[in-house]
Amino acid sequence: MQTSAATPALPGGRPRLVERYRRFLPITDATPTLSLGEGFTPLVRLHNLGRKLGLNNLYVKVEGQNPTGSFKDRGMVVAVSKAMEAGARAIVCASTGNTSASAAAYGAAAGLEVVVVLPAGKIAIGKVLQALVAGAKVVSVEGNFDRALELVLELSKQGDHPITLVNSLNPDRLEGQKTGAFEVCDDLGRAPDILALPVGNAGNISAYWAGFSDYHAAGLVGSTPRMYGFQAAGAAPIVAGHPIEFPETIATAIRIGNPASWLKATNARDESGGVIEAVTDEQILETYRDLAREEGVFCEPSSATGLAGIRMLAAAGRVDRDALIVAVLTGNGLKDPHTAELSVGRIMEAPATLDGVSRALGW
Ligand code: AN7
Repeated sequence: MQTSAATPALPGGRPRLVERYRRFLPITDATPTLSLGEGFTPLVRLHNLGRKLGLNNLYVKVEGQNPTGSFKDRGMVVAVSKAMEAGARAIVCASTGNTSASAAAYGAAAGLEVVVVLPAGKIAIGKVLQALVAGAKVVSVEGNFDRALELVLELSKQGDHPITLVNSLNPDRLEGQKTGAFEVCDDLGRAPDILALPVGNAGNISAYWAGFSDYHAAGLVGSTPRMYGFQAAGAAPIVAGHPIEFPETIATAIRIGNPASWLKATNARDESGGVIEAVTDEQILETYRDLAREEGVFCEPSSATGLAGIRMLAAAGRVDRDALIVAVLTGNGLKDPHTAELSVGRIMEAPATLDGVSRALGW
């Protein structure tokens, strides 16, 4: 097996994410090289929505452009590399969908057995199919994500061969996810004033904060952003101040009632001078649709939660209109065709004639 030192770049000289930020990651010469081309996702300026919301410096980081279509690949590439280094034979995770899709892909590339446990019936179909096509063993349980996580924790301690848990309880996951913050700073040439994102199991808000803090401590940026996390109103334990036994939201990726990184997330909020608040499913879907219609950016519904939160605060006059704001769009819209179908109009049918098509168009 080649080591990362021997192959710093992808073919064509494109750098690998973990090489670019190696000094901030737990990567050594003994860590196997693994890459599906993760990271380097675009920061897109929202001119139209920015104008509509009265915000002059509004950007989104389009994490749906990662190899498996979500930000999870940043952490998974590190966690699976480290699992290989440790001699693991299998990786396991609980998931609301994206973690399982990412684990299945990176596990397949690494030649590991992959086991994922999903809460029955609430996972976007694209994510389940990603895991199945990649050959993962997929088990669905009657119970929510929080129960699935308890089960895989127990599972990871069993078995007759070494098993690595690749949920964000695994610190290598959060280490890798810090790279999102590094890229934001590198693209802007500074840290943003506000970083907004959805909060589910609360790993990503913790990882972004750690990343901004690392960059600041290294003298690479002169400031750190306020962290603005948003939960779905029906699954907002951190906002409520207690676990939610039966979380419910259309944003199934963040349908989580007892976040594993709860304390890290509230620390990120408090140290950064930020907020963690809730938005409704209607607010999430409105922003999901507007992103596609006004900016051409198609994210999955949960992903729009951070920007929906910014929109809510802007409408209430709680955001400086000149603030440099980045909202992380955590996953790709193609993952959840069902919600897409429910939120749009129907295809127009017409006879196969110029007249017929013109009539259908109202031209
Ligand atoms: C699109 O896949 O928890 O607060 O098991 O898929 O770090 O959990 C997914 C979470 C936001 C929340 N946006 O991030 C899983 C899982 C999308 C997500 C989150 C998730 P965290």
